Amino acid sequence: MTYSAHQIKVLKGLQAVRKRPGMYIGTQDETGLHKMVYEVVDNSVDEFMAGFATFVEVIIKENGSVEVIDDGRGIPTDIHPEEKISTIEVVMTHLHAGGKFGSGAYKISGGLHGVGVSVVNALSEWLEVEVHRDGEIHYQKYNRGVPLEPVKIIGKTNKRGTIVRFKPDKEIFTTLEFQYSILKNRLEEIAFLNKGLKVLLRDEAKNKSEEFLYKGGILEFMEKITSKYQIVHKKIIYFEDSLEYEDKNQKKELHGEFALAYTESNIEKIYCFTNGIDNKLGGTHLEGFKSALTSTLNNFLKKEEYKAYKRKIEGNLSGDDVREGLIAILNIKIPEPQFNSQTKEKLVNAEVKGLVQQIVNDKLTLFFEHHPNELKPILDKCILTYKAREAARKAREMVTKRKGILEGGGLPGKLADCSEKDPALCELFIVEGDSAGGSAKQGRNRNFQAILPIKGKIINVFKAKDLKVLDNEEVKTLVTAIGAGYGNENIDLNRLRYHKIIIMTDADVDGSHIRTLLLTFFFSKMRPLIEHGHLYIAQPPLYLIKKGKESFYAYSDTEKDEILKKFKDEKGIVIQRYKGLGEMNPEQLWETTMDPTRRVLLQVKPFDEESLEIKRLEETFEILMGDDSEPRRKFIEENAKYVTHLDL
Ligand code: 0RA
Repeated sequence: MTYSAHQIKVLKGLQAVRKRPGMYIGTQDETGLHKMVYEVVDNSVDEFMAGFATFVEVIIKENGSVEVIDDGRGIPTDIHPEEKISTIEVVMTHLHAGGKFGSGAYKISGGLHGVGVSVVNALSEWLEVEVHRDGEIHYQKYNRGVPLEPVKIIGKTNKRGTIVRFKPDKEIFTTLEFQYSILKNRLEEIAFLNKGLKVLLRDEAKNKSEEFLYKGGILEFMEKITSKYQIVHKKIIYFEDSLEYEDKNQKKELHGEFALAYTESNIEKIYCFTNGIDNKLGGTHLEGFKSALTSTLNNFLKKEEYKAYKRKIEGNLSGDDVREGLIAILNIKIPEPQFNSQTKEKLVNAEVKGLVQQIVNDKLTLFFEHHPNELKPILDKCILTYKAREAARKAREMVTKRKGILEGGGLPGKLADCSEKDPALCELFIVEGDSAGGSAKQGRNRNFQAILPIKGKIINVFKAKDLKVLDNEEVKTLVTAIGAGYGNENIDLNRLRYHKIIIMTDADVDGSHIRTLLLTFFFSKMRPLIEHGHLYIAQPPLYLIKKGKESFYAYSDTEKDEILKKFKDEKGIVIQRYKGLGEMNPEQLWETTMDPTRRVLLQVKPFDEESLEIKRLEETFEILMGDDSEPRRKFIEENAKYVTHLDL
């Protein structure tokens, strides 16, 4: 058997494609299967972009094949000058044949790998092409890319366009089932990106069909994307333009279409497309857009009419300031797109940056000049972002400064420290008020017990910013005495000066409130101390019950009742209720609350041992430390939930 040069070329090409399908369509799974359809559709879209086709229709057939119909020029039917066969056969069988027939205009669509319909042909069990051109219908069929017979004329037509039908090869694909929803998503995107192109999809088995036609192009795309958001201005901003330029001594043209809107949110989403391809990592078009956006807005601030805005900031708006809340779509079309990789995630054509910048600068400036009422809320938004960013920066600076102060100084004067230096053996009692502090200082074992009296109520850290928290005298004293630093991320347990930190407050409502504030502080700012079991709550008795020479301490009402039951004779019983620690003398405080051999401490746990439900606890704090006082009261009542008994 002898083969013509053409046949040898075809067979070699087929061999290459079928041996390594992944090289040509990426994957052999569902994704690759659907790319087969897009590859054909891209050719139809090219015909639309060249000004010929008006629609493209995709039909999923009941037998698992797909039909793609368009009304473009149709694949040329003349005899190919080099191959001496119908150009149809050349286009359908030669690798990379597509680009050569651009007739000087641009082969715009990227295709998924820009490989052309010949690859689809090679990877199909069978494929048919029908070209309606110049009144005749030209037809050819292939098996796995090999023509069954030469192109023939099968009839007359008054239509124009190309029909490609194919059945993906089961030897190649792991799945053969086309999914309506997958095709729909991409086809609708194609319709958005090619305004005026009618895109139809039909599933004959499911009896389902849709038509996508967006006269507004990416403006309508933006309307869809932004429908869930609140826009700060009235109109979505939209413009388009074409620029001619010279590249490698060739005259070329870039077409750019842009849509943008500022939302109330703080998201930033800029979708970038080149020739219908989603560039997830942006590229030179994105660079040009960003820089034009920043300079356009800053240029308006320099104008007399916008002086009032300019006065609100120092210097210029940064790129981050002008992009917070922004949703934008960039849709550009250029003759020879270059991407950083096969996945086409990033456009690298250097000339694009300046061209896009020029279009966006000119058109956006024009738009804002004509729509000052759109510009104003946008400037307000950007300035707000600027201020928030400045404030955050200053706050960070201050926190760092304050931390320096905390760490630099010596121990607070109010602290009555212990003599032991091994933190593992040391205890710090945080005591409310000076009088209780006095009792505690006298009653303690000064070898290992330190006393820190704090005055009144410490700041509610849940409502205050770090800056204010660190300005609070009580907090500064606490942080310095404890020695492990401030802020959950910054806590250094190696520098912790006491392994037991014990909150000792009065057994009344005020005492409970202070305890809550302290717990909130430790929970939100010093959480590692709780997580490592360093935080405790002292339990002073509520009652002293005396009868004759005997005396008993009761730590709860139930305990009091039980003690009282033991006395047969009620005469001579004296019950003293301790309202505050200050009512106890130093010895009493020692024996009831501070002496490790007799006291009962409550250890503060993040939540319960099994599930460190920090998040839930955090929510609880959020609710309870808010402005509402009722839930706070309830919290105080239920405070004991967060602590569990620990017998020492
Ligand atoms: C080669 C050259 C031209 C168009 C096409 C191929 C073409 C391919 C497909 C595949 C599906 N639909 C298609 N439509 C067109 C340019 C035609 C010319 O210059 O006349």
